[in-house]
Amino acid sequence: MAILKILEFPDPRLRTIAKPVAHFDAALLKLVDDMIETMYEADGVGLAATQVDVHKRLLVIDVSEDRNEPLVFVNPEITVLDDSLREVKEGCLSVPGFYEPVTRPEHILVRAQDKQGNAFELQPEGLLAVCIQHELDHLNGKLFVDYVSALKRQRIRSKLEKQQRQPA
Ligand code: QAP
Ligand code: CO
Repeated sequence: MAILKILEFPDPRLRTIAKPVAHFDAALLKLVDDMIETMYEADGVGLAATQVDVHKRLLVIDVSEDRNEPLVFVNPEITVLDDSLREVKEGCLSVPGFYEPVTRPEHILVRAQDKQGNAFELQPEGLLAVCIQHELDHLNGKLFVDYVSALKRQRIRSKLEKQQRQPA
């Protein structure tokens, strides 16, 4: 397994639209394992392939308390089930140190494939529903900072650009 490098806002590669996964092969299984390891190492609850500069429609998520229930979503699609919305303070491994409230649909249906290519459906609740929408946004080149005011987004951009100029 390997820890992958996570791209940080405003890296333009985070704006790439990911392509569907077509081959369920050994390379995909390795990528899934590396993404799960990278997510745990970074203390994240979710990671999209876009964030590790792989532009395939693939997400890993773990919202469990003990961080031992990784979920894998390949080629995920969301249907919004009703008009109810919920506001949750979100963060992102690609926007380290910043957290802002984002309003999203509360009730969704997710259709995806697992890492073997088997189709499944899920009606997620709570943080999982938020996280799936946040991660799917990454595959479409979208970040949670796109939902905050332009002023806040610009402040976050400046602070991260300054940090990225400092040697770690
Ligand atoms: C998306 O985000 C999410 O700034 C996943 O310093 C987050 O795992 C969905 C993280 C919240 C719903 C609610 C962020 C770790 C992790 C940071 C993450 C940081 C260290 C973010
Ligand atoms: Co994110």
